Amino acid sequence: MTTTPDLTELLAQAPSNWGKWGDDDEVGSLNYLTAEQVLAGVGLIRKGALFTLQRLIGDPNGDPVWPGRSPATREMILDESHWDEGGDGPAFPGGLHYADDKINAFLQGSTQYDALGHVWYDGRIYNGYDARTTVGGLDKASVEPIAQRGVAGRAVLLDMARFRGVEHLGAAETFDHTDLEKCAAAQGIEIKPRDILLIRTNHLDLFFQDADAFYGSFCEPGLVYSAELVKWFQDKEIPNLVTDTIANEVTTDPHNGVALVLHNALMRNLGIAFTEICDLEKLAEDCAQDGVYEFFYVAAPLKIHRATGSPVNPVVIK
Ligand code: UVW
Repeated sequence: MTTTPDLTELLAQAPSNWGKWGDDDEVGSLNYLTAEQVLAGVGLIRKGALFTLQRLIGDPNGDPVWPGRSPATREMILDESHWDEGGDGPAFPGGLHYADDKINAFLQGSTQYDALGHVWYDGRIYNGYDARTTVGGLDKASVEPIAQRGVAGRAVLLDMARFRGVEHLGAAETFDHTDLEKCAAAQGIEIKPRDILLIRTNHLDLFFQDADAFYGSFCEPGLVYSAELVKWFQDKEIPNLVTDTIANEVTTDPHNGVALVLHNALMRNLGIAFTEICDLEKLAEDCAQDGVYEFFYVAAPLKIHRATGSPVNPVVIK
């Protein structure tokens, strides 16, 4: 009988960027996004076309979330009915009325940036901070430093669904860095050092077709761990991995049974920022039409003190 290794064992020889940007660093591989990278991205703007990558929060067709999380709920606090006869609408000089609402949302429950301290093993989060610093809120490597910094640079779309000639990748389907390279070559581009990677699977199409079936056999498709893959990300100095799945990688590694290996090998150890649950459909359609798969990407999660992640609406400009 084979047993599932723990992450400590599996990643014992894996590379790490801890300390590379100082003992107090909290933004990891985003440090690769220097002014030069920002300008390289801006230099790709050709036609002034904008694409927003956030999925709708409160989508009438449902919000895909990680099992155990619930979609955001929005509550109306004030609307015109509050000024009906006997209502509690506040009276303002001049007769002002206004609408107010609030949401109750998992900060990881929509298109989001993960904080680098969002996952860990062995009692240490990114950069070696003690995992006890997460208790009651992330004192280290929360989403706040990423939000304070912002993210901008040259980015490429790797349309894995189109490359494989399918509408969407199926549950548990995997690919690796060699597939990304092949996909890039088929698209006529090169993945350059420090590129922000956007990977399209269109897997969430299956959520919108039948949510029960989607969760019934929940195992998202995506990148799968190997020592070579981690080395490729390290050598390429990839700052940010952006995908259209809930968790950016195959949920359970088919080779060893471990869950979310790359969250640890790439995010915890290398400090690569993860952006999840993006909608890449309009962008992919445009790329297929004009054959241009490289562009400027810019995003800034919300500045939320001690948070594990934050909703975001990344923007691509071509
Ligand atoms: C988990 O880490 C469980 O989820 P995600 O990073 O997809 O928000």
